[in-house]
Amino acid sequence: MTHSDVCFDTKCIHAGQHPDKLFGGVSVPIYQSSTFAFEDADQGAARFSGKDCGYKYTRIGNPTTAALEECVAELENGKCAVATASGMAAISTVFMAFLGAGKHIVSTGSVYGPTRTILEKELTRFGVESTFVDTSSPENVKNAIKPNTTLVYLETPANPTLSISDIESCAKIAHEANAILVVDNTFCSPILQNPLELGADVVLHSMTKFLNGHSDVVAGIIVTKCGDLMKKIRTVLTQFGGTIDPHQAWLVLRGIKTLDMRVRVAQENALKLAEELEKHPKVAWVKYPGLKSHPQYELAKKQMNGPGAMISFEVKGGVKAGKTVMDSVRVCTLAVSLGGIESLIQHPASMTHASMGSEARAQAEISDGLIRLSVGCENFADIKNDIFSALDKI
Ligand code: LCS
Repeated sequence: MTHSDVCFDTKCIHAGQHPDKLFGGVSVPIYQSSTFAFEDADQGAARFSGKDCGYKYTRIGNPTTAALEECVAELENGKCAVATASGMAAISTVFMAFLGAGKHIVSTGSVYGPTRTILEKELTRFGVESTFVDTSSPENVKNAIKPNTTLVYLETPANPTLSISDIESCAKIAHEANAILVVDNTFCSPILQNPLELGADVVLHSMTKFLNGHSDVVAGIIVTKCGDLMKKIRTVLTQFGGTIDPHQAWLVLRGIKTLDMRVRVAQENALKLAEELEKHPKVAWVKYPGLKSHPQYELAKKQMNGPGAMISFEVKGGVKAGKTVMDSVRVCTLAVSLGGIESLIQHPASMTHASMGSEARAQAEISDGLIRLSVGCENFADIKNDIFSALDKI
C-alpha cells in the first residue's frame, strides 16, 4: 500500500509500516536473523533463481530493512530504495555501479570530504576520472562534460559551503550527455527537497543525519524511480556487502516518524539564529539558504520546501577566534555530524573536510575560518544565548 494521497507528516509515520501479519504488532518487528529457513530444497532453489521472492539471506534482503526502504522510497516520491550501512556505503555503491575504467564524473567541488577523497584518491586507482566544479552555475557543469561522462553528482545544499545547485538544469545537461544525475540530499532530507521530482535519476542520503535524527545510528539509502537503475545498484551493494543491519534499519524507521516535526523546529531555530548572527558585530559573514544574502536565495525558494537547519559562518579574527567560539559553547556540542536533535558545531577545515587537503578546499571555497552549525531542536533562547555568549569570549 502506498500513501500517495496523504500528507508528508502522515507518510513519515505510516509509509512502509504495516501491522505485523503474525501477531499484529503495530511497530515493525526487528528480524534480527542473518538467514531464513526454506520449507524444502525446491523453495530454496526458487528463491535463488528469483521465481520465489521470499527472503533468503540478510545481506541480500531482510523484512525490517524492506520496511525502511519502502518508507524512504515513498518519502522521496521514488519507486524503490536500498538501505546501506552508512552514507559513504550509499555513495561508494553508486560510484561502483556507474563508474569504471575510462569513465568520467562531474561533481560538485564542495562535497562531504570523504566523497571527494574517494574519487580523487581511491577510484583513480581503477581508472576513473573526476572533475570538480562549482555546480551552483549549470554552465560550469555543461563545460565540464566530456564524451566519457557517465555521472553528474550534485550535493545541494553543499557541505559545508551551503552552495545550491539547480537540480532541474543539471538533470537536463546530464541527460543530453547520456549521463545520469545523482543528488546527495542529506542536508535537506525528503521533507525539504525531492530531487527525483526535479529530474534526478538517483537520490541518496546519509540517514545518519536528519532521517534518523538522533545521533545514534550510522546508515545510508539510495532511491530511484527506475527499477533497472535500482537492479544495478542493488546487485553491486549486495555483492560488495555494504548492507544495513536490521536493528539499525529499525532505529532509523523509528527516527523517521518524527522527521517532519524535528526538521520544522530545527529550521525555525536556524532561520532566527542566522538572522541574528548576520547582524552580530563579531561575525564576518553568514551563509544560510533562508537569508536574502545567500547567492542562490531565489533558487533555494524555488527548489526547496524550506531553508533547512544548517548554517555556515565565519567570525572576525579567523581560525583563532573561531576556535574560541567552538571551545566556549555549552548547549551546542563540539562534534562532527549533523541533522540530530541536538545542535552540533564543528570546523570543516580541520575536521570533516581535512582529508581533502588545502588545495581542494581552496578550489571548493571552503575557507579555513568557516564554522558549521547544525541547529537542533533545543529552545531557541538557549541556542542563541549559548552562541552569543561564546562570541562574547572572543
Ligand atoms: N553525504 C553528506 C552530505 C554528508 O554530510 C555525509 C557525512 C555523508 C554523505 C556520509 O555519511 P555517513 O557515511 O557518515 O553516514 N557527513 C558528516 C559530517 O559533515 N560530519 O560528520 C559526518
